[in-house]
Amino acid sequence: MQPFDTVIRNARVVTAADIFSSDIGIRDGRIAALGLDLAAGLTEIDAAGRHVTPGGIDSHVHFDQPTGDGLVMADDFSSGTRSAACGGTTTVIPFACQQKGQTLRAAVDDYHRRAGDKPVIDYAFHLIVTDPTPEVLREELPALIAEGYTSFKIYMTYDALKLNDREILETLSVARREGAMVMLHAENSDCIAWLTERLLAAGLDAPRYHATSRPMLVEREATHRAIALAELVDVPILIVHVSGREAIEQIRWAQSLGLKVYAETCPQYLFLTADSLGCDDGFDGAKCICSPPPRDAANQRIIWDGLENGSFEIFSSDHAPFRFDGPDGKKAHGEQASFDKVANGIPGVETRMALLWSEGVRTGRITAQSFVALTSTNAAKMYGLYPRKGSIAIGTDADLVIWDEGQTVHLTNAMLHHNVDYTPYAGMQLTAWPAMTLSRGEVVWNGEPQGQAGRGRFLACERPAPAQVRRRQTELPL
Ligand code: DUC
Ligand code: ZN
Ligand code: ZN
Repeated sequence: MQPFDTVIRNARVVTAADIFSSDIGIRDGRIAALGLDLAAGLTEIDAAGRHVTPGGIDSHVHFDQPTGDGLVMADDFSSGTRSAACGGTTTVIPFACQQKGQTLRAAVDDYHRRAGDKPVIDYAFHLIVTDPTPEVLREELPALIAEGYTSFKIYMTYDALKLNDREILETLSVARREGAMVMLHAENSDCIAWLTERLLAAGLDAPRYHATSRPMLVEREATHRAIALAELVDVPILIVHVSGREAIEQIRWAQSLGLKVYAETCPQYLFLTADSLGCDDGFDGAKCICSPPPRDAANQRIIWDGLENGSFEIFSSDHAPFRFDGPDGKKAHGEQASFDKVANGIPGVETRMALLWSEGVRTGRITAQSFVALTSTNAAKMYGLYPRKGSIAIGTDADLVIWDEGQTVHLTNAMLHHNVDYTPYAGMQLTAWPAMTLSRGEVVWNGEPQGQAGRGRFLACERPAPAQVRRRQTELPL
């Protein structure tokens, strides 16, 4: 028998189901054996009893995504995937975004060009459907789903991206027919526009009014509407970046009726609040502008509850990297820019895993198994990458994280590898950080970034497993 390429000794292996002590034998980038006292490997790594989890799957990131309004994302596939790897993530799923008037195919081709030979870790694409023409719905979307782009996002807000209810129904029915997974950005566009206009007319334009312009009820209403539209079409949906109680109530209500309504949340809703957007003076709060906005401490607690009680399937970063200083990002329109002109989104691809392990697992708020489910396994299942990704089992890709725990990590932007000039989590004291990340058996982080740009492979996704997309009987001619 060929020796193992690598053996990780004395691991405390964590999966979504179990925790057990084992060595991990790796051959040809895959896990070839699990057990005690495995034969020698060409390379030996001593985990020394530390936890070893599946590499993270960050299923909601934005890298080098054209914005259409001159703002430029700070991370491309090079810095973005490097930063991900350093934070314990081994697969990312960014978005190939259709511009209105563009074909979906052109958006996908363009995005592959942008990825080029840059990725350090493996990656798949979601689509963003912004222009569901008859041609897109009849030809392009089904063809792309069949080729491995099996999930797509629909926006209910942002003028350049949003679909109306009729368009959402048409697009959902393609997902139903083709077995794709639909992600919904649920905020009521007209309410936001109406509130924004009034706030600006009253001179209330500081970053903090971003949160005032997008209160919880606009998310609650759109979440409810998305659920109703999906129920009508009888198709599963996933509500992304859920920020608090009122949206979760809608989701739990739908789940209690047996509807396949899944939910995702992100670190910003656990660790930031609307107060992070600052006061009337100063522009620093613009760093924390994202949509939906962070809420308050009570909503943070409810998000924590939802992570443990099964309301959420997925904990992603929604990494949307814009530099604070500089002509293309948050200050593109100057320090005095009104909140509606500031780039939406915050960085988080490198901090996501450590924040949840430190503040979730180590504080006892969630179990280590829940951590694995939320950061990796469930995304693999939802987006058709399971079991190759998202698990530690014989035959799966050797995408692994060895965790250092117990020492205080003072979070600074200088220790991160993204191309953004701030992290909203600077100053936090964490008690966990990835010691080592392996992607298909190759070390891509060991305290220093490792791994060649271009080694990351594109992953064509399967359709989600039948359990994720089970349909009800319906008499409607869908
Ligand atoms: N909101 C989004 O919907 N996408 C990117 C960033 C953000 O804040
Ligand atoms: Zn969104
Ligand atoms: Zn996003």
